[in-house]
Parts: sequence; structure tokens; C-alpha cells
Amino acid sequence: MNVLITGASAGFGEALAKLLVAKGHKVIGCARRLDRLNALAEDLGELFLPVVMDVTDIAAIPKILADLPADFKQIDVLVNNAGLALGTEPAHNSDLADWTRMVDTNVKGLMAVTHAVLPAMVERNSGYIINVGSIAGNWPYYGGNVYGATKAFVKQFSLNLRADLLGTQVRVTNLEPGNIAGTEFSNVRYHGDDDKAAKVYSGFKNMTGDDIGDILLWLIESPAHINVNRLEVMPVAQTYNGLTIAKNDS
Ligand code: NDP
Ligand code: 8X3
Repeated sequence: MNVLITGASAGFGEALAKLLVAKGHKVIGCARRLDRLNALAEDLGELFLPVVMDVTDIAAIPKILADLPADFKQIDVLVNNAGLALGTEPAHNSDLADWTRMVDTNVKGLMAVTHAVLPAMVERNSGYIINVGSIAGNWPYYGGNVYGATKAFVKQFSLNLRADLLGTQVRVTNLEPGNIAGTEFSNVRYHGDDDKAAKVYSGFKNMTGDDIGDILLWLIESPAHINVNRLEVMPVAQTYNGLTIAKNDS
């Protein structure tokens, strides 16, 4: 199978690329940092094709795909994984530039790659799009504001894609992970404050990018007649916090 992964230079994307190549699949590994992709290519060999793609550069995406070498051109599985959170401040203290970048990457970038890849899947009547959403798209939390809203978009877009694909064999899944350690996610979210990022994962048994890679591999290798619509996963240490009331009588 040929699998295109956006955000293959770190975290979930990198973990999945390694698992896929070990199983003999071909991977088109996309991201902005070519040095990291090249290092992966050195490890993984010719089944891994490093491709520089910034998903926010929407105009460039169709040409990047059109220029893929012949044996990587057919995309059987698209894993829309590139994404980021920026900041944990409440909305009234947030940076508008952070909000805009999250929308450009998590929403518009994901839309653009999907738009470029989907028609060929429909034409072949076969293919699989896995969107990496988040629990933040399901559950509101303090400081989640625009990040959570982008992931709610990803969830509903995934479900609406399936509605449009009725009668075809093209599958769509929204994977909704909770708190996952060992990736760059929190380092990016805290704008490079690595101490703050590390504290997010201290004091409990973490899930890791490798756990998510395993789940993605399982989805990709699942039988072609099954569509997993949504899959929410969390470490056992994490759960819902419930509704709350700000009391002024205590
Ligand atoms: P990482 O920060 O470790 O990896 C993010 C990947 O996305 C990197 O490869 C990065 O590569 C790439 N990326 C970021 N911006 C762009 C862009 N504009 N164009 C192309 N690639 C881009 O994060 P995770 O692996 O943890 O997260 C992956 C996905 O999972 C994200 O969508 C995230 O929102 C989601 N998620 C993460 C959770 C977590 O707790 N870790 C939980 C739930 C969901 P480069 O910088 O080289 O471009
Ligand atoms: C990231 C998971 O719990 O930090 O999507 O929102 S969480």
C-alpha cells in the first residue's frame, strides 16, 4: 500500500512511517523539515519517500502530488496528521496570530490535502482517509478554545466526507487521541518552553506516539469492508472533568 502521511517528521507521523515501512508499505512522508525527513529516509530506505510539503501553502499542494515519482503517485491511504496547538491561555488573553496559524494548518491545510487526493480515490473506488483529530474536538477545556474548535471541524468534516462517499468503497476515520507524550506537540504548544511541556506528562502512565502509530497501523490494515467512523482514545489516567460552577458564596 502507498500511504501519504502529513507531518511525518516527528511524533505520530514518524512513528507510523516506521511501522508501515517495517510491514513493507510505501510511505510518502511529508513535512516542512527536510533534514528530519532525510534522516528518516536514511533509516528506512527506499520505501520511504521524503517530500517537503507545508500544508499551509495550499497553492503548492497539487503540484507536489503531481510531481511524485510514478511508483509513489497512487495514494491508497492519506493520513492527515500535520497539526498543532499554540497556547493554553484563555480566549481573552490569546494571540490572534496563534489562532490563525492553527486554523491555517489544522483546518485549511487538512482540507487542501484532502481536496487534492480524494478525486483519484473516488475514481478508483478505493482509498482511505484517516484524519487525526483530538479529544479537544469533543470536550471543551480551559485554554482549548481555537485548538479544540479546529479539531471539532476535523471531526465533522470526516463524518460529512463519509456522507458524500456513500456508495463508494472509500473509507474515512476520525482518530481522536487524548493526552499523548513523547512527541513535539506540547513543546510547540508552549512555544519552545520545554520545561513546561515536560510537566504536562509527569506523574502518570503516558500513552506515546508509538501507541498511536500502532492504532493507525491497525486502522490501515483493517478489512476493507469496515469503516471506523470515529475512534477516541485516552490514557487510563485521563478522563472527563465534568461540568463546573464558579460560586461566589464560598
Ligand atoms: P508533533 O508536533 O510531534 O508533530 C507534528 C507534525 O506535524 C510534525 O511532523 C510537523 O513537521 C508537522 N507539521 C506541523 N505544521 C505543519 C505544516 N504547516 N505543514 C506540514 N507539516 C506540518 O505532534 P504530534 O505527533 O503529537 O501530533 C500530530 C497530530 O496529532 C496533530 O494534528 C495534533 O493536533 C494531533 N494530536 C496530538 C495529541 C498529543 O497529545 N500529542 C493528541 C491528540 C491529537 P514539520 O515541523 O517538520 O513541518
Ligand atoms: C491534544 C490532546 O488533551 O492536549 O489534542 O487537547 S489535548
